[in-house]
Amino acid sequence: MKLYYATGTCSLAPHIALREAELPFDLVRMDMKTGRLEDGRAMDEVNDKGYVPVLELDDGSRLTEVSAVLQYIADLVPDKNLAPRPGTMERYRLQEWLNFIATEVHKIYWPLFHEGEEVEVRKAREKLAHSFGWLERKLGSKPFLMGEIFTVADAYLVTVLNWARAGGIDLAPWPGLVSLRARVRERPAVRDALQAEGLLRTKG
Ligand SMILES: N[C@@H](CCC(=O)N[C@@H](CS)C(=O)NCC(=O)O)C(=O)O
Repeated sequence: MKLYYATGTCSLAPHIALREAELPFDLVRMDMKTGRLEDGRAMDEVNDKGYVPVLELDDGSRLTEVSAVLQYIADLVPDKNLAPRPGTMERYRLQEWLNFIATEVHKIYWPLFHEGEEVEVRKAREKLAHSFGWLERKLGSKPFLMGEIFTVADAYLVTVLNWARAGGIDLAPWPGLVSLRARVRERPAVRDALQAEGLLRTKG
C-alpha cells in the first residue's frame, strides 16, 4: 500500500493508523505549497479532488477521505481493535466520532490557515472552542474517545488537536483533551509517524 500525505495535515491520522496496524506501506509526500508530489506529479493526477490523504492499494485502486481510509485500515487488522466490528452499534459510535471530528473540528480550521477575514477567523475560533468543550464533556475521565481502547478516532482527534497552537488556540481550558493528546502522542506507533513526518521536536 501507499499513503499520499502532506506533513502534519489530516493525512497524519491514516499514517498513524497504518503504523498502529503494523501494515507495510510506502509514503509519498505532497508539498502543500505547490500541490506537487515528491515524484513530480501534480496531486490532481492521483486524486482529482486535489488533496491528501489517498491510500493506494496493491491493486492500484485508491481510497480517499480520512474517515473511510481510517476504517479501511482498521478493518484490515480486526485483532488490533482499531475500530469496533462493522455492523455493531459501537461501530456507528465510532462513525459518529469520525464525522464529528471531520465536520465540527477539521473543516472549521479552514479560515485560520487560509487567510480568512477577521470575522471568519473569530467565528472559527469560537466554533472550535464550542466543539472542544463538547468533546471534553463527552470524554469525561475516559482515556480514549471510545473508552479504554485506542481507536482510529483518537488518531484523527490528535491530528486536529495538533493544529490548535498554529491556529492561535490555547487548549488549556480543556485539560482532558490536553492529556488525551499527550497520551496518544506517547504511543510508539504515533511517535514513529510523527518522527517520519519530522514533527517531533528534539530536546536539548
Ligand atoms: N474531505 C477530505 C479533506 C481532506 C483535506 O482537507 N486535505 C487537506 C490536508 S488536511 C489537503 O490535502 N489540502 C490540500 C490543499 O489545500 O491544497 C478528507 O476528509 O479526507
